[in-house]
Amino acid sequence: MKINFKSGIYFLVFISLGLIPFIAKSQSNNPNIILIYTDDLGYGDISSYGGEIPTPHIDNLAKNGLKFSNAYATAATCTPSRYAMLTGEYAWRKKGTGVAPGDATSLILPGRTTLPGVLQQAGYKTAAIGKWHLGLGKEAPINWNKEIKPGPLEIGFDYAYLLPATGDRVPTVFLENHRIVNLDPEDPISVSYRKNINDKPTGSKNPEQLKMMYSHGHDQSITNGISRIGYMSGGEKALWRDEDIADVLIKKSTGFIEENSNSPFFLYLSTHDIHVPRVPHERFAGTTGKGPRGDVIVQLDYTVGAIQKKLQELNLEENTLIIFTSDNGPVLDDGYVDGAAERLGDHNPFSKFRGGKYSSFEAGTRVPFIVQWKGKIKPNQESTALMSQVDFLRSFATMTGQHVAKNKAIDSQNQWKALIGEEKDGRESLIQQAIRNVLSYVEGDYKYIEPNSGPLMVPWGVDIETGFNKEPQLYNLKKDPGETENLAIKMPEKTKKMKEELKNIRNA
Ligand code: NG6
Ligand code: CA
Repeated sequence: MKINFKSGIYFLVFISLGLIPFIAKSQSNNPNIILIYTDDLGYGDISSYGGEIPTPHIDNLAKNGLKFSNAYATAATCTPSRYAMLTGEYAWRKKGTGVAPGDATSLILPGRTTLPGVLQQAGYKTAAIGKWHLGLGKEAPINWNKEIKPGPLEIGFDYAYLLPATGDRVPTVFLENHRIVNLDPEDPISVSYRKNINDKPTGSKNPEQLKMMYSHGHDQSITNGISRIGYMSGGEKALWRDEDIADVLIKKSTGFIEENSNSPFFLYLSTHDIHVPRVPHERFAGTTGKGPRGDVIVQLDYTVGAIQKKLQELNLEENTLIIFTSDNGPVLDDGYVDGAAERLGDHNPFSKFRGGKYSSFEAGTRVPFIVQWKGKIKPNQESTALMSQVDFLRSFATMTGQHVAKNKAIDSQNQWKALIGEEKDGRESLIQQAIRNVLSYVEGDYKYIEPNSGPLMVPWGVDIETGFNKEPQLYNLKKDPGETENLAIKMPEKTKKMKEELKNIRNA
C-alpha cells in the first residue's frame, strides 16, 4: 500500500487521539514517591541489616519490598551526596560542593535539571522536608530576616520546610518556603561564621550552660543548651527545640501527604536523625540503653512508622513507592560527648566494612537501601545490583516518560528496572567520593582507590580511617568486603585499567 503525505497525517492524528486516554491513564498511575533520606545512618544500623537496635518499621519496608546490599551514596559526607542525588551529576565535578557551612549560598541554581524538577514537570507535587545543607540565597551574607531565595522552590520543589544546614550549625531555626518560621521582626537574626555577635554565650566560654558537652568543634553559639558551629544572635522565638525536630518533620510530611493524596506527589523527607547533636525526644531518651545515638535510631524508626501509618490511613500504600537510604556512612563521636562509642555494646553500625563517614573505604558510602512498592514489588526480595543514588533522576524520568537531554544530569543512569527488582545487575561501575575529593572507582567486584598522601586517620578526632594511601589500592569487594588485602601489586593490569577508567569518567 502506498501511503501519501495526507493519509499519513490522518493516520498519525488518529493514532495520537486514540492514545490520549492511555497516556492520561498511565500518568495518573504513576506512583507517589517518598524518599526517606537519613543522615549518617550506617549499613549495620538497622536490624534487617544485622543491627542490634530494633527497627521494626524500617524492617517492614524490607519485608514488604526489596533490600539492596550493593547500594551507594555518591559521597562520604552530606552536601556532595545530596548535590549529586538532586542534580544527577557527581559533586566533585563542581568546586565548592564539600560540606557546606550554615551560611553558604545556593549550590544548585535555578535552571539546572533536577530530580524534583523532572517530577514536577511530570505533574507531581513536590516537597522537601527536613535537612537541606545545599546552601540558600544568592549573595553572602544571607539576610535571614527577609525572603531567602533561590532555594528549593526555585529548583523544582513546590513546598519546603527545612533545617537550613544541619542541626549542629546555626541558625537553629526552621525555614518554610522563603521565610524563617516564627521570626519576630522585633528580634531579627544575625549569623556569622567568623566572630561572636553581641557577646552571646558560647560553648567554649560558658560550658556550664551546656546540656551536652562538645568534643571537637561545636563550641560556638549555644541554643537550647547545645553549642553549635557558627555564631548567632536574635530570633529567640524561632529557635527550634532539638527534642522536637523529628515530630515537626513528621507533622509537615504527613500534612503534605494528606493534602496531595489525590495527585501524584514526591516527598523528599530528609531526616535530621541520626546526625549530631543526637537529642531524642523525651519519650525515646534512654529507651535503648545505648545512649542518644541508639535512641535516635529508634526515633528514626518511629518516623518511618508514622509515614507508613499515614499511607495506610489514606489507602495509598499500593500507589506509593518508598525509598529508604542514607546520605553517608556512620560515625560515632562526631563532635559531642554523647557516649556513642562507649555505649555501643554489640551493635555494629559499620557492619563488615572498613572506614566510616568521611572515608574512602566502603563504610563511607555503602548504605542501607530499601525500596517498597506494595503490589508492584514482591515482598521479601533482596538484590545485589550495583546501585547509586545519582541514578534516581534518570530512573524517575524514565518511569514518568520524561526526556532528559544527554548533556544534562550526565552521571545519572536509568536504573528503573533494577530499582524495582526487575533487573538484577544495576550499574557496571560507579564512583565514590571521600573527604578531600579523593575518588574510588567500583567496577564489578573490584574497587580501586586512587593514591593520596593525606593522613591515615580523619584528622579531627572521629577515630575513622580515611582509606588514604600514597600507593594505589585495589580490593576484591566480593571476596574481601572489609578491604584488608591490597591487590594492586599482584594485579597491575587490572589496577592500571581501573585507574584509566576513573580518569575517563573524571574528564567526561
Ligand atoms: C564536620 C563536623 C561534623 C559534621 C560534619 C558534616 C566538626 C569538627 N565536625 O565538619 O560534626 O557536622 O562536618 O556532616 O565540625 S554531614 O553529614 O552534614 O556531612
Ligand atoms: Ca550526613
